[in-house]
Amino acid sequence: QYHDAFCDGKTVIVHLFEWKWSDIAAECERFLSAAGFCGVQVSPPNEHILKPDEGYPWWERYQPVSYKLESRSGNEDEFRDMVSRCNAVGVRIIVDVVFNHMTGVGQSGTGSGGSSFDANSLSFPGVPYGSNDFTPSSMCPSSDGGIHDYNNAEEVRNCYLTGLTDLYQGEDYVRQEIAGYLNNLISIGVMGFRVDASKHMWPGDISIIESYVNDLSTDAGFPSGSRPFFYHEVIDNGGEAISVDEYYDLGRVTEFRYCHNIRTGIYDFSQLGAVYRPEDGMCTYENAFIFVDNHDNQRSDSSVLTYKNGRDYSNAVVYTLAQDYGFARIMSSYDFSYSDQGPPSDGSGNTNDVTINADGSCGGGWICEHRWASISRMPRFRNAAGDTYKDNWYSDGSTVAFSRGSNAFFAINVDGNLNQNFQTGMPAGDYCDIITNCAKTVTVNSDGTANIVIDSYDDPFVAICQGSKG
Ligand code: LAG
Ligand code: CA
Repeated sequence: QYHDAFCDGKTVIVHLFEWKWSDIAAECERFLSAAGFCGVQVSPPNEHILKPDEGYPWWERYQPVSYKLESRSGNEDEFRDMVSRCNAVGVRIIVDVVFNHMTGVGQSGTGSGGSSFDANSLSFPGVPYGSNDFTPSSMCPSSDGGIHDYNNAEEVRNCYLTGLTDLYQGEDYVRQEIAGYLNNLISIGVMGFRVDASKHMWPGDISIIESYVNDLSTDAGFPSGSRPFFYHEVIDNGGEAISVDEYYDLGRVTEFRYCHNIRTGIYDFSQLGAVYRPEDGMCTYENAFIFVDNHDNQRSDSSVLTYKNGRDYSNAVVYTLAQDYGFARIMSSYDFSYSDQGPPSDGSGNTNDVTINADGSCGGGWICEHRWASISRMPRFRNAAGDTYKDNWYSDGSTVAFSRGSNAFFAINVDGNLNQNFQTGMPAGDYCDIITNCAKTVTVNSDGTANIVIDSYDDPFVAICQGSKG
């Protein structure tokens, strides 16, 4: 009942974390379309709490007040304008939807869209939800109503996640309200949803909600009968009651073990071939949704690579896009020095515009990893590689090279100069190296071999693909 991304063969999305709708619309037009991006994951567009006393932390967006499209990223008109402008240039919008819970207990007042709410009495008139719409405390096995024991599925799904009022998706009214929110977004023209905290909801309930969700909008250019692209956030590092495979019928599933495995591989090339470890229960190829880091673990998990790791990080992202496992998302961050820190803003909770420097990089505290030179060229490679598998694998201590069927060839070298012949698996011809934007040419001989040169001062990759013939 779900489809993969419908993107005319484009396969990479970027999370423009905390960007405003007006900036995302501009980025679709000025950069993402030409670079071959399938789509953008946007921050939750619905009404959320405001925490001026805590400096407007980013996680306000994960405490819903209602499903009105009034958030720190902009209002409904701006959201609609973004969706239609991105669709017009072939870049799709994927919405981060938060429906496991509403705000934390103890929170009350007025949300970003002007709705009143009081979590203490479970009152959210902006939806409306009342006390009957939250998981009955009798269903939560923990003594204080919170989640502590991750070996107990009932506790993980029926109790409060870090004090957040837990919606009862077992109730049809709640399912209808959630589906109504998703259907409103679909009618505006979005392609799909990143579902927050799916681990904390019963797959059977999510399945019913998905069954209430409409096909994608033909007005927005989707073929009739297209189902939304769903991916579910399920943190499964093994050893807990809940595992990724419970969600395969519902869409793709986040694979957090990939974040750790790619870091290991970047520091030890002998491990790069093992970023997918089926023996660990990792998501299958068809179900995996992968990323080097996300907005949570970049600030909470010291064992993942982030933009702060510079070259090691871009190596990890480029390799991720070159290899064949999973549907890939690029993280696009803002700089932060403490984990709660909100996006660049004026101090009154108004997010700043993203500034673009003359050299194409971002300024004003926006990192824009997706614009880093070698990363930005790789969606084109991944699109050309399509659903082919790795082939002609070569690995030694400092070099890894492989083809993607006969569609593409990739090499990474991190240790000085490389000047070596490889089997590329590709038809003979002269190809432009997309990493150097065609400054370098690779000649594939009639037997498929090619001499590959990577100088130590280069970005340490060569990437050629069908369509890059010079
Ligand atoms: C997610 N996925 O399952 C998001 O990716 C993650 O960013 C969300 O947590 C979480 N689930 C709930 O949607 C974030 C922050 C939390 C924050 C929460 C709600 O990582 O730190 O909790 O959003 O805003 C905050 C405070 C807690 C407090 C809670 C309730 O940090 O101390 O208990 O609010 O008031
Ligand atoms: Ca729950």
